Amino acid sequence: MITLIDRASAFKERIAIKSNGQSYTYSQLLSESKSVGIKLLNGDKDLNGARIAFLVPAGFQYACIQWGIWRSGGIAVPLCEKHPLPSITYILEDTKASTVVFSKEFESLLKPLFNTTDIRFIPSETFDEQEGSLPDVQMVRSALILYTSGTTGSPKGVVTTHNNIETQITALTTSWEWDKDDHVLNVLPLHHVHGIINMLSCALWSGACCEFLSKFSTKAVFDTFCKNEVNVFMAVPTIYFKLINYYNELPESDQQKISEQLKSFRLMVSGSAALPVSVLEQWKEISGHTLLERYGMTEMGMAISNPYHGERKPGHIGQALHGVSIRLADENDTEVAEGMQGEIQIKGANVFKEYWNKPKETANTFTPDGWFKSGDIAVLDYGSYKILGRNSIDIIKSGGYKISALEIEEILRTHPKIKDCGVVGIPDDEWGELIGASLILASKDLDIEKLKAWLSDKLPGYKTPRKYIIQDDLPRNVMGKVTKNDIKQLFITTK
Ligand code: MLC
Ligand code: AMP
Repeated sequence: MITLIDRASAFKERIAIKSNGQSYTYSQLLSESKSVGIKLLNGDKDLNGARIAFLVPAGFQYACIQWGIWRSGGIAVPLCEKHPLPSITYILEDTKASTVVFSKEFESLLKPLFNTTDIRFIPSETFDEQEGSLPDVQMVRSALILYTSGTTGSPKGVVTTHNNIETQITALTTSWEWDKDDHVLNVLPLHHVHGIINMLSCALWSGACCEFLSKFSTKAVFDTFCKNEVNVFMAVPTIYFKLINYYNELPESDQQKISEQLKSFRLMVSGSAALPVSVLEQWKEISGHTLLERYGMTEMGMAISNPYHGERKPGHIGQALHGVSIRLADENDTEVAEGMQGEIQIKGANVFKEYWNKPKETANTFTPDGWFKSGDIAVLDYGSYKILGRNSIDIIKSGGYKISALEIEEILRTHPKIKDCGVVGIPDDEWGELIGASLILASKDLDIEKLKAWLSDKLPGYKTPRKYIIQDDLPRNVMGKVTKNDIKQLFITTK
């Protein structure tokens, strides 16, 4: 029995999801996800952990498919709407997905795979009402694989169980006092924990309503706010930055209307990247809310949060959430003395099970005594954690997306006109970090616009470098290794 789904029976006539201008009840979610599950079973009794990938826009159908996969005993693998085919193929091959469910707008993208693999492709439009029974799925089973970038070139699949997910959800629903009368606006992509766990799953756990926009746009967000239904909002700092800029351009009467509306919200959260204090302060002027900043990761959901009640300290991420143990450790994985900086390490039932099919990488990311090593460096500052940076320059956070510099470098090096390269994150007010690529050319006539077009077939837009420097050589240290800090400095000084 999956608790999240079982609980929905208590909220049957309430609105679970709003998308495409329509409202859908918990009852509809239960019956349609059952039909999806039975269709996926295709006559079998249990999918027994088969990986079912799905590529559909955020909305009611997404939730039905996710729950349908879980109810039939499968592992859900949500795909990113903005990924080009090679990124999708990588995930399908890595997970050895048995099935892909897709909606019609993705048919032409996926078509080249239809007759070249054993994968069963199911158009989501064909999910009609189905009779049959579903297996009893235990909470210890694996539920979800989300892909995350790390200090290895290719993204890794993070496997969480139903138990992990339930712990991640309840840490937030209790700490942030979710209620069945809440109504959250979800504008984030649904292949990452921020959109999937913090908003969609917390809302459904609580009997609340999760509303989706088909695509993020500042105007659509404010228009939706002004309908007087939404009372909870969560986003990455880039989105707050964009909302502030849009608001500042509006006539005063519109500004007043929006600000009035925002004052009635119950909760506004920022996370997935550091929230600049200037953004926190400007949003407070606009909305009257001090954004609640929290810290999390694909591998563990949320771990540290500023308080719902009590002081939210600007520039800080707060305290350990209920049920999560946190320590700061040095490079030998020994806990540091109070007041010293160290790597954030985490223990708790929220922490993921494994990297899919990567036992060595899984083992390497835990200390011998079972603490998960986040790679983030922090200090405990008067009772509130403050992030100082990351222990690898190869991890970039741009627009809330975690991006591996090494993955981009590997692809750039396959370009016939590029001899070598170094990719770094450059500090940026709007995006947190912009991706910068320094290139050593094999042929002098490289056209950057053509290079960007070439990259767009291989990488999603959010992983595409925005700034380029052409160099004769890359800075190297005495060991002959590229010094990324020098490259970063070069970008900063030539900005
Ligand atoms: C897009 N653009 C960028 C860019 N991405 N420019 C610089 N850097 C980037 N990274 C440019 C495009 O080229 C385009 O420019 C313009 O911005 C709009 O592009 P878009 O793709 O339409 O962007 P938009 O839809 O506006 O998306 C912005 C965003 C998106 C912030 C909504 O990046 C997003 O959804 N981020 C959230 C990711 C997320 O959910 N992370 C959570 C991971 S979980 P032009 O010139 O063509 O207009 C996690 C754990 C935790 O981190 O703690 O939560
Ligand atoms: P992801 O792998 O996409 O789940 O990204 C997780 C990473 O996002 C963390 O390891 C942090 O580096 C970063 N992150 C999340 N929340 C915050 C925050 N509030 N402040 C700074 N960094 C954050």
